[in-house]
Amino acid sequence: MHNFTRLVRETLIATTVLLLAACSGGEPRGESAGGANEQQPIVLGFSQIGAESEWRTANTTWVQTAAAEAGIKLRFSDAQQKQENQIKALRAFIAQRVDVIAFSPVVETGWETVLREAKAANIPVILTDRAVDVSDQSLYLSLIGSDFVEEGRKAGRWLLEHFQGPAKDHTGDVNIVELQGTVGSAPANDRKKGFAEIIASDPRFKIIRSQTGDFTRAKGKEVMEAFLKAEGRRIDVLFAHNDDMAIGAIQAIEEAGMKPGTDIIIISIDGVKGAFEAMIAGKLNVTVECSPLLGPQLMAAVKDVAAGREIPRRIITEESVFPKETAAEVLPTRKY
Ligand code: GYE
Repeated sequence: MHNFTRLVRETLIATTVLLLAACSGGEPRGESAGGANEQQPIVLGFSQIGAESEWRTANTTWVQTAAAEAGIKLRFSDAQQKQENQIKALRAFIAQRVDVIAFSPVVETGWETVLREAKAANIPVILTDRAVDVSDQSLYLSLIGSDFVEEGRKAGRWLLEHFQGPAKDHTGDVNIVELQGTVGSAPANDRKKGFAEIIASDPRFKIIRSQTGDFTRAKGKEVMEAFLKAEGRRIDVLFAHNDDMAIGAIQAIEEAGMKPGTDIIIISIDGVKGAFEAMIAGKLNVTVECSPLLGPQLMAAVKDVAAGREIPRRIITEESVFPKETAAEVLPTRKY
């Protein structure tokens, strides 16, 4: 009799465990019923581009902090600015069967195959920061990030206004050199496009040299040295696709015996602290804000997706423009 009772009790426990397991299997992650059960953390695989700029390192910190705060288990991988490394990381996340994949694609093209693999494995994909160029739009759920074309336009508009206002006495052409971001990346393609669209309205504005500095200070400096060697004092304006390249270029301009911000007007994008310091020193004229603080928005979207809720196809970050006159007042409020 005693044995029989034990058998019944053990069978009941085993059945309950099986039932519970079956229930939680069908339940969306991170949303356990009534909060009574122990929640299974959502696992997020995140493939970052690298650590090429102040923007990027701030972005990494915000993603890591936001994941920890949201109770999301983050698998983080750094691709060192190489697409092949990102593809490998995405494949590893698929093999590990993470709940959601998020990544910041280094370039726009070449993602179809790996994204199809993620789709076949039923793993939702969210893009952060940069866009991809794919024919099948169902390969990702959403893009969280800035409007890079608009950032290029803002840079162009500031320049037009500058030459209609403070520099209106300038005679002849306005010779511009451009430091582009990573070749084939969304921010490089789009910022170039937005800027060109605006300056096209005035034929005096001419881009006399345009080359990539890969979003880094070292390459920004190197390419600016080459521009200065080729064009010297003909250069009126530098448009850099990010602050880091502008900061590298400032060094090259000083080493060439010129005054950055005065002899050469400098416009860049991001709004990192280094840019505010350069503006306060009078060496950079303006920075167009591009916010890397996407972490909390990303984690909210990841939770929604894991719970089976729909998320918007495009989540755009709000941004401003900071001319050097505002730098000293704004710097203490900057978070990156
Ligand atoms: O402007 C640059 C970074 O994709 C918006 O990447 C980002 C860009 C940012 O390296 O500094």
